[in-house]
Amino acid sequence: MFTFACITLSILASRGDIATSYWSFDEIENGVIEESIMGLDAQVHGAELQQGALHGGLFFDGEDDYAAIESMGLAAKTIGSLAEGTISTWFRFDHSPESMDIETIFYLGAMQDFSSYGTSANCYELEIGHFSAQRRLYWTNISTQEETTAIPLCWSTTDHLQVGQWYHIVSTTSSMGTHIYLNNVELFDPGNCTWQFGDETMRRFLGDVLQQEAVWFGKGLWNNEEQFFEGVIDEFTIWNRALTPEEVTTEYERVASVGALTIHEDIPYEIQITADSLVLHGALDNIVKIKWQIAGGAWSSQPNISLESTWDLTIVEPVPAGRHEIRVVGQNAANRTFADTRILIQPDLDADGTIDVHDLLLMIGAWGECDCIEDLTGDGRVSIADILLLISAWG
Ligand SMILES: [Ca+2]
Ligand SMILES: [Ca+2]
Ligand SMILES: [Ca+2]
Repeated sequence: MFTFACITLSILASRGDIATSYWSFDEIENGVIEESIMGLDAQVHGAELQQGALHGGLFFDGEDDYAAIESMGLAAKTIGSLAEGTISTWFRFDHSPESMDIETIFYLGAMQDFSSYGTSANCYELEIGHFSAQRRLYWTNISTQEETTAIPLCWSTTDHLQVGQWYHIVSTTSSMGTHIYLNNVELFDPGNCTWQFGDETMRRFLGDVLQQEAVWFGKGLWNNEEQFFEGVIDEFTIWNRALTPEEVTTEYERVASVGALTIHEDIPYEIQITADSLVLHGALDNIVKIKWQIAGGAWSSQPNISLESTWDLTIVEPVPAGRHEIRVVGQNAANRTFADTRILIQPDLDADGTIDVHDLLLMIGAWGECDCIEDLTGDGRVSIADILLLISAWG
């Protein structure tokens, strides 16, 4: 426990050296999410903690949940004054936007002023959806001066993203222009990125937002109304300079490399099947999905949204006769996998639900050297050792 605390502190300290603002979303305290570098704490409105991309993440229900930075004065002086910089976040959206529907991840801009298009009058907005864009990811700067609305900068992914999947997005801006990375892969136009307005030589950042009244996570303005995000947002970070491609990789790996899953040591290496279901348990760290596979067959899976460090599974899939490996795999938000295995021994050789003389006769029929299901001990032959295993499960 002590070691864990030290490691966490050292990560935070080194993070403060490089980032400008960082919301880990690891904890909600008295209704507030802490921003650990500038003090840009965010008031949480309904959103709840879940397993995120790196430990805690903030889950928004898509109805009315959001988080808002408390001090807009401080926000305007810090992130709101940046002429260049980098934005990085992990997200998973759980709802596919319909026409004129968006899922807003991050918003800096007007609180309730709309343009004649029904968009926010002034903002920088990172969102999925955009008029009829469906599941494309957008980063848009909207600027309204004297009733005239312009879109100085707007890029989107060319492809649709997938509901329920985790993504890492980074956008870097400097005098050299704008670079976009999705899951640590740079996007280019033409190809996997489309510049709707402006182009990759542009330098526009948060400091270009004319009306800085709110910073929201999970809420934005669109179609003349407030729009709420359904899904999880995590590890939101802002830098005051453009990260290099190597630094983008480091930021990706900071999250993508973390994960663990083990089957508890009190569960024997060889498990004799005695009932219809099999219960396994163990420890995990930073896992968003648990998958399992018996004898190289079809995978089963279930999401892990709990922040507990333990897991348990009741496996109801039938275990085929003989000796087979079960693989239990934890997958993190970057789809990295962490696996542990056990051997399952199913002595019901004829699969009729009982261990009796029929199974014994099958075993005797396979007596001697063999590569067969009757070899329950896995030593390459059917012998008295296999019979003893069968008899211990009799009935
Ligand atoms: Ca987190
Ligand atoms: Ca049987
Ligand atoms: Ca054997």
